[in-house]
Parts: sequence; structure tokens; C-alpha cells
Amino acid sequence: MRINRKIQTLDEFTIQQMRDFPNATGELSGLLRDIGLAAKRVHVEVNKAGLVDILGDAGTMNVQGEDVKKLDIFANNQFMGVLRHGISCAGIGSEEMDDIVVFDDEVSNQSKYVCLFDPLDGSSNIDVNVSIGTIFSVFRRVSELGKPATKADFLQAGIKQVAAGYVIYGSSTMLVYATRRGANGFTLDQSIGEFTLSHPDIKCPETGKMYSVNHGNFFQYNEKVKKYITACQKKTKDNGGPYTQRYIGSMVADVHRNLIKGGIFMYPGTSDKPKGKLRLLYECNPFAFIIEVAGGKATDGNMRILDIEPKEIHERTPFFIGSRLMMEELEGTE
Ligand code: AHM
Repeated sequence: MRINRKIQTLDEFTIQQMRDFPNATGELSGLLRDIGLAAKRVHVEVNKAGLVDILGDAGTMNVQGEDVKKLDIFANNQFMGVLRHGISCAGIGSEEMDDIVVFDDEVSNQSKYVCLFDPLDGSSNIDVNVSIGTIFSVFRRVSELGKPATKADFLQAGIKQVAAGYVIYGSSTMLVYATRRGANGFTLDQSIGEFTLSHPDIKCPETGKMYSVNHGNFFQYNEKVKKYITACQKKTKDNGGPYTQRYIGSMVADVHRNLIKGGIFMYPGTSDKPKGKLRLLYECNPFAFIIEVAGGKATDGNMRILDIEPKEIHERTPFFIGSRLMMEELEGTE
């Protein structure tokens, strides 16, 4: 029996979903609760970023060779901490860490899930008060339960994800997650300190009027991408336009907006960096899963993101994601 209430918290929602599966163990709900808790802690710090000495570079480089901001480290530690001390995760992979971390204790070895995350995406935007986000991806282990998780648990094609989601620290803080059953969004109600269901069963509009891409790299893109961008610029009201270009430089914010309003986001490869900038496991797979559940599409320009078999945990890929018809127009560009 479904409880019919106006306000539903993230915990209530995931527990409610479990009622439809009598054999569910509650591990996934536990994992999402842990992620929600870490997100609330990160939300608090992001909100006072301008006030305390947490802002700015930590003076180190992450494994991608990029400057690490202090909040990146804080967020990484929060997510790792709650998942390590919880009972629903056997190990994690993070954009901020060289290698996977296998929790390897009696309880964690019994957990059937591993989690990958980008603790703070768009971190170059922290010091200018622009929205940033956390992205996460959950896989069922392929290694034997009762033993420590292995790298093979993390190197699975995106199609095998059990759940994926993101948190956007914006004008409000929102957690959006998807399972095969649907994508749902929860807004943090600060008066009760809970994520509450605000965007049930999100569907990405079939088409939109916004395209997001770094125009500064235009001349480094391949001909097909250049042609598609030019076609976007030439849209008029007679052929579905005019289009608007919106590029925040914070993928969580750009893709979130396109998911809700319709649009396309592109981070193509460039002549300097043929694989682009974004990471398959921490950024592209989770968003590809969410957008597909919501009715949109995601590719690397040639193949579906979710079908890519990853070879190493930090690999990058060109990334195109958005409303179905806009993606099909891109695919059909010659
Ligand atoms: P980050 O991991 O350093 O935060 O970089 C990821 C971000 C994405 O959120 C965003 O879409 C992209 O980098 C912007 O890159 P660029 O400035 O090259 O357009």
C-alpha cells in the first residue's frame, strides 16, 4: 500500500520504492541515504565558501594534473567517510584519488555495491559563486560477496549501473537520482534539513532551444561538430530556432538545466585533446544513465556512452548529451 502524503523525503521515497520489491534488502536505500548525508555536509561548506579559509587552491594537483581546490578535498573526504562507515558499499573510486579504495572489512565485504564519484565537479567555479555539483554512480559488484571488492567491479560498462545521480549546489541544493524505474529530483528543505521530492519522474523534453559548448575551442573541433554548432547558430523560427547558447562551465549545472528544459551539451575532443576533458566513469556514465532513463541520449560522437567498456578508471571521453531529437540531429550531421 502506498502512503499518500504531500511531502516525501528522500529516505521515505526510497523506502516506499522498496515496498514494491518484497525481496529488497534496503542496501541501495542505505547507500542513497549515506550520499544524501554527505551532500548535506558539503552543502553547508559550499554555502560558507566565501566566509572561511576553505576557499581556493589546496596547493596540490589531482591525478588528472589539475589544481585541487580545498572544497574538493573536503567533499571527497565526506563522501568517502560516510560510505566507509556505512554498511552499503564495498569500495569507492573518486576522480580525486589515484586508485580505487576497497573498504575490506567484514561488513563492507558483504556489501553488494561499489560507488564511483566526482566529489565536486566544476570546482574552478567555487570562488566566483557559480553552481557546482557532485556526481555519483552505483554498480553491483561482479566479484564474490564476502571478499574485498576488485577493480573489475568498477570497470563495468555504464549500462550496468544500478543507480546514478548528482547533487547540484545552486540557488537551491538538489539531489537527482535515477534507477531503471525513473529519475526523481529532491530539493533540500533547509528548515527540516531533508531532501524532499520536488521533481517526480523527470522526463527530458524531446527537443529544446539551448546548446552548451565551449565556443573558445571551436576551431579545434572536428568538421562534424563544427557543422552542427554552425547549424545551431543558424536556426531560425522556421526550423525550430532560434537557439540560445548557454555554457556555465559547470557540467552539473549545464546538464541539469538541459534535462529539465531541453537542450544539448557537448564536450567534444579537440585537436590537442582528442578524448576531451570529461571522465567516463565519474562524469559521463552517470549523466548518460540519468538522461536515458529520462528519455534523452548520450554518445561519445560515435557510440552510446553506456556501451563503452572502460579500460582504466580515469579514462576520458568526448561527450554529447541531451534531448533525443537534438542528439539525433547531431548524429545525422555529415
Ligand atoms: P573539473 O573536474 O575541473 O571541475 O572540470 C570539469 C568541468 C565540467 O563541469 C565543465 O563542463 C568543464 O569542466 C568545463 O571545461 P572548459 O572550461 O574546458 O570548457
